[in-house]
Amino acid sequence: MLGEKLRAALEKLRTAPLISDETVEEAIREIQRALIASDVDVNLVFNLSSEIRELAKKKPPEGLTRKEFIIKKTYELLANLLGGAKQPPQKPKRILLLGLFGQGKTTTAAKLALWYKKRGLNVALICADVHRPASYEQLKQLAEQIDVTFYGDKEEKDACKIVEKGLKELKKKDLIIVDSAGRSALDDKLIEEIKAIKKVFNPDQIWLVLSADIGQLARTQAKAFHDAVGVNGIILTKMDGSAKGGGTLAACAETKASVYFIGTGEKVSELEQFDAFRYLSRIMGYGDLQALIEKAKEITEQELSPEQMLSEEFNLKIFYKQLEATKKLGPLSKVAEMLGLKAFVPKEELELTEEKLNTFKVIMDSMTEQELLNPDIIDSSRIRRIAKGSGKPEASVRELLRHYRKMAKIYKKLQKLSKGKEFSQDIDIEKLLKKFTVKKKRFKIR
Ligand SMILES: Nc1nc2c(ncn2[C@@H]2O[C@H](COP(=O)(O)OP(=O)(O)O)[C@@H](O)[C@H]2O)c(=O)[nH]1
Ligand SMILES: [Mg+2]
Repeated sequence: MLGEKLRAALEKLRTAPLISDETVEEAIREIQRALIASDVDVNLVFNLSSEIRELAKKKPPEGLTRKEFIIKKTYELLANLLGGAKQPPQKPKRILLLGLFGQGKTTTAAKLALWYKKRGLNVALICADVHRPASYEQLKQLAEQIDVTFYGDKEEKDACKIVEKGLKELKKKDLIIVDSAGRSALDDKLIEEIKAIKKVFNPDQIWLVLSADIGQLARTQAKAFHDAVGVNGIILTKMDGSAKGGGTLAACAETKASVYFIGTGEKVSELEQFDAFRYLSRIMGYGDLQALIEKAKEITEQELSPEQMLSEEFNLKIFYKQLEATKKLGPLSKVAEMLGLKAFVPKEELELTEEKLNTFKVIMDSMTEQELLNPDIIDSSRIRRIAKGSGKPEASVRELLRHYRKMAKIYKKLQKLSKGKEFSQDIDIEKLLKKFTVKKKRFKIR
């Protein structure tokens, strides 16, 4: 499978005692084989190869060895090839699902309904597939299973009328998802029908559902649907079983339409937000990847798993580890992501500059163990002492404490949330966001 092959290629680089041009070429060849075997377009593969060759010539940035630099960059290039990571809209109002027969539209409609329901939206499903009587029953049953309002009319043969009536009935809903009919090919009749539905439904999101096993064909299908009605998102289903998943992703990335979600099984819960970095890390084996992407070894050693992290009392020591590890897959963002809360952790916390981190480190080195474990005891006179000892201004010490407190709040909230199972069902997202936006002035250092 793609993941194993890619891992083998990167492992070759990682374990090589010295990276020569030959080692790089060998790794490139393996990556090429892996990608082509999973149906990635040959031109894309060759482009990637020359990009890797180019970066192997570059001087690595300060603090990274040549090996680390090449591995990290190769990984990033691969993730970009597979579409990077784009956040799906948090509050869509009307989603129209398109796609040919059997691609997974109806299943996905229910999966999306559940996903958004868990994030606090009041969701309804409309069956606008008038050609297959079975899809009415299928969607109705799924809707019942996830306890979401369903609208449909078995007798009505005009999909537009169903949508029109549905919209009237479902005025109070936050999100309405329409499951449209599919055909075996995108012919004029299908285009006509979805254009008409688009007109009455007036969706803010038109998402194409594609099955991962179509490989490079994804490109032509996405283009055809896009030219016909405009597509602003893609959902890839059956990513659980397809050897062509990589090729399908690459083909989608080429069309510039974002893959927002992937389906990873037949169950309604088997839908994942798509993030190429996470996808890669999963198919390549997560633990190894951590080691690959974290630049400094000490960070990896100190790193905590989200579970571990949340089981501990938050203090400056953990804060420090967290700061160091807040890279792309750092523990805090991972925790937040796990809980579907990534958007609520202020970006500036996740992206403190290297310089700031170093200042904070120096400051923390001047603190006593007691202060690190229980930062609340740090009063003005301690701040003066710490500033003197570290040779940093008092303002920096205060700034550090400010960041710490901001994170401590978020941390507490995450701890609480991670305890409740269905936590995300009753979160008022707006309220939560307000809670997390901490006004600087409110902090007073005793
Ligand atoms: N393994 C797997 N099967 C899926 C996934 N999504 C849909 N299916 C299956 O694919 C088949 C067709 O799905 P359906 O939603 O009826 O497709 P539609 O014709 O586009 O509405 C069904 O048997 C689904 O259970 C997925 O992500 N993984
Ligand atoms: Mg269907």
